[in-house]
Amino acid sequence: MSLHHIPTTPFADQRPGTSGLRKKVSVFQQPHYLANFVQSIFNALPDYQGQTLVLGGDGRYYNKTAIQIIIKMAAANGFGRVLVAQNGILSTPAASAVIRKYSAFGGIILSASHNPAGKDGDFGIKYNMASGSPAPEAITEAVFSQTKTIREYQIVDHADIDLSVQGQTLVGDMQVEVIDSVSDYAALMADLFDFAAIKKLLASDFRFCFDAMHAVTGPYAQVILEQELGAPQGSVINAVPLADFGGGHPDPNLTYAEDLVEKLFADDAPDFGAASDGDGDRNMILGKQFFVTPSDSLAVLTANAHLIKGYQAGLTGVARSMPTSQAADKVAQKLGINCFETPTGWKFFGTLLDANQVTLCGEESFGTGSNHVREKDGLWAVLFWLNILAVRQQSVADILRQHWAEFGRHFYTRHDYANIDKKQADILMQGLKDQFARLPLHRWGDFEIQHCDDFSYTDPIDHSISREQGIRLLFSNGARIIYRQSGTGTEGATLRVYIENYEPDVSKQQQDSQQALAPLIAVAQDVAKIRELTGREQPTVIT
Ligand code: G16
Repeated sequence: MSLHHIPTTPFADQRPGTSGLRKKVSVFQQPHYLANFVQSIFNALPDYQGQTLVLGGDGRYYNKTAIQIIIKMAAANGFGRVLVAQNGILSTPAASAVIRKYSAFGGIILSASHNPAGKDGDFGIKYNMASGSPAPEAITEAVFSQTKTIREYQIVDHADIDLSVQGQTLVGDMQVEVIDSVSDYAALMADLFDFAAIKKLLASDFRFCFDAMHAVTGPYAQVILEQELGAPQGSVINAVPLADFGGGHPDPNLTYAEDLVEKLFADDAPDFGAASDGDGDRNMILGKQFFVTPSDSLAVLTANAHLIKGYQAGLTGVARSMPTSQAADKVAQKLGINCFETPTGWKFFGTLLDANQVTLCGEESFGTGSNHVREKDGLWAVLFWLNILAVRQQSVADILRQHWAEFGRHFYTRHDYANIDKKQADILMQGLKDQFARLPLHRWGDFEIQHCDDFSYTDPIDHSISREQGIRLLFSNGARIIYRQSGTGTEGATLRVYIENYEPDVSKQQQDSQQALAPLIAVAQDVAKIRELTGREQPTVIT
């Protein structure tokens, strides 16, 4: 085996976004592009000589090629061991679980999440810490800094590792262990949830369907839901992970999870439906002809955690990203636990989880999770819901109606304007900031703006400050409109507009959310001049 120092020059576009570096596959395929970023990660980290690195990805196109490159670079840079998932397939939450279980130094996860895959699709890479958490901003910025000055990377000459067979191989002095992708994660789930109760539910006349969207969760869902919990074969649909996700867009929402939505809104719909995304960290929950917003899902999990084996000792607190609705806040208030509001990005929950300040976390972008790992976790959320349904023996809709009656309903919607001109998106955001001085006390019908700002967050544990995390219009009745640009896209800009209004009156809680929010949606359009500046009459996706 020989070690090579390969001369290289920096790429200017390697700043990680909301969750790692995401680019078109063709960008990653440029000579040295991936290697530059991987070496920059290693250069930004201290003292990993002889340590263990976990490696895997969501199975998308270029996953296996990237894994072979990273193994050879890890050996050249002095790692002692790489735990790599069989066939390179490791869901994001499973990667977090494996890092924690084997006390690894960290992990590299290859994923662009729900972004479309294939030759012309997207690819992504991110680094997770020893806690299993995505690297915090201090590290991602240090990596970015390294990418700007990199002059060489190190790699060894070695035959590719056979990823299809579990076992051990030496690459130079470094041991490579191909591990089972599912078993560690499945064991963790069995610790947290009452599998016997869920098994009983699934053996009754309860019907359910899980859509893996041809992405990473298929093998996990088949082992846990069908083999271990006894759901009828075929309960997991689109179960085979494909390098192009079957040409689909594995974002579990009402627009892209169309197979599942069609089933759950049919006349003979099953009782429960769920979907997960490309890398298995997102989830969508549906009841019979009923959609549960991710914000409501977090609130329901928080209110019902005492029913679940793994959480019976009580919750220390709950955290949500700023644009997520305030439904969980109401539950936290009643339970007398802390509720934290962080910027968008799971990495911001890491310090709170490590300091045991929160047990559950959630985001409007179809993410929920807990202190069992340091990533959001799609299948975990599905099992949590199944466990609640097994205990409460009520329908999803009844559970939600009862929840709203007790805590009030937070009507909520997110309107996305995808792939708009970046310059126009910046003008729109600046236009909003320019109005900060005159908007307070401005009235639109019943709505009066009380305060507006660009959200800034000081981490209560490490005191790091993150500025410009989204423009907030806060209304005197508690309603909110928030504007952000997505940090996960790879083309142009995506404007996200989040709209929320609180309705404590039970007699008004059954309306459709787009109708209930129509006046506020109009305000959101008007204040930001969305049509004029984007040229779009309608959002691309409404969730
Ligand atoms: C990532 C982050 C999430 C974030 C989401 C949307 O999720 O991990 O914390 O909420 O992106 O981010 P943005 O609004 O900036 O596009 P994922 O599932 O894509 O890894």
